[in-house]
Amino acid sequence: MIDAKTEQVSPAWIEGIDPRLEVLSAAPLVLQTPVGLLAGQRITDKEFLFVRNCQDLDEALTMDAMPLDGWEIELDGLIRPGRVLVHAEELRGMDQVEIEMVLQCSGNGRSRFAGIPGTPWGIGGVGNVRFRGVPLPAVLERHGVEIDPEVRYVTAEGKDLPTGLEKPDFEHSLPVADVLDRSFIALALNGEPIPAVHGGPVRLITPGFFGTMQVKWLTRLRFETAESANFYHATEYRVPHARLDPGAKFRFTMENSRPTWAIRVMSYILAPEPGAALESGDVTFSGVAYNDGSACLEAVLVSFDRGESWQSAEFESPESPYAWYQWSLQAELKPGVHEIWSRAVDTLGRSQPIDGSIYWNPNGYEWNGVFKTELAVE
Ligand SMILES: Nc1nc2c(c(=O)[nH]1)N[C@H]1C(S)=C(S)[C@@H](COP(=O)(O)O)O[C@H]1N2
Ligand SMILES: [Mo]
Repeated sequence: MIDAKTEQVSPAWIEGIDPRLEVLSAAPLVLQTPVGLLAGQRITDKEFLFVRNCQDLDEALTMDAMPLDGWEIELDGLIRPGRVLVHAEELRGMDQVEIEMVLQCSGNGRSRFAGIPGTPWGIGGVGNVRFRGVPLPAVLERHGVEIDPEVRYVTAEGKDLPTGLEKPDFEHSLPVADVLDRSFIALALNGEPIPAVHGGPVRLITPGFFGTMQVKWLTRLRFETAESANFYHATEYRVPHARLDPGAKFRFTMENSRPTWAIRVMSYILAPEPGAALESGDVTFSGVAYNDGSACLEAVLVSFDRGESWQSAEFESPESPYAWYQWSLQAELKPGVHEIWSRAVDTLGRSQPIDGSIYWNPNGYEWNGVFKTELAVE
């Protein structure tokens, strides 16, 4: 992918990924989906789905599937028996669940926060896909695993290894209650074996949680009393409990911060795209909205006057609480430049702040400000 001499990303592409995806990093591989490719599709095609590796797994830099046979997942920690090996191929014959769900990097929208280093995500670190796999409790039952009542977290590791010595291996912890409630070992994405670059042959999926918690190339689950103290879990992918002024210094501890677990309520205007040539008159706006699936969305509101007044968009509720809602709204636009905002509200009253920077945090996670776009009408 990269020309070693010039260090330029070459147009030679991973076969099966749309060449219009934008390279945010070549190694580790980070690809962002242009807005136009997200618009209009309820299920995001695998060829359009963003890619976010914190570390690459060399043999997984392909859209081909990797073989299930021979792949093992180790379970250990405070369980009885103390160590269990799950063979991925045994999952094939077990009952499966299929969940339509948003996959969103917690760094999506980061470039809307001021002055934050890290991958400069626009809004293309999100998609809506179907994962299919075997619920973790069924796997535990099959192997007669008993979990010690002291266990609070399950920490997931993947086969990928850090590239340099300066960073530890990627892993994440999830609350054991959520894991037992809805985590599954996924074997399929959009009805086909998971493409290697998206974490195949097996990936731990917990709907409603941010992308980083969906550990790819799953090789180990540790059942423990404490959250992992690993860099990616204890420092990266964390947000402070307290509000900070933009630019403030902050030292992360387990007590003063929390992981980027549950997806925040969010909406996007996907069409018309910024820069589209529009004529005055009736214009149809459309986009998507979602939350962490723990409540329904109540409304998607659209404003043409910077929040003075709001109109309710139309939407149909998806069957899966974790999927995104597609919304649309018709409005009459006069010639001129218009600022258009969208804002989702759920039945728990959770919504998007008018100014997303009130949630400024040092690593720029969980941006969920009111979505703002500008359109010129002739
Ligand atoms: N093993 C492993 N799992 C991982 C990562 C990784 O680098 N290694 N990246 C995480 C992050 S930060 C995100 S946002 C999602 C991205 O999933 P995708 O590449 O299938 O879009 O995978 C997560 N799971
Ligand atoms: Mo991410």
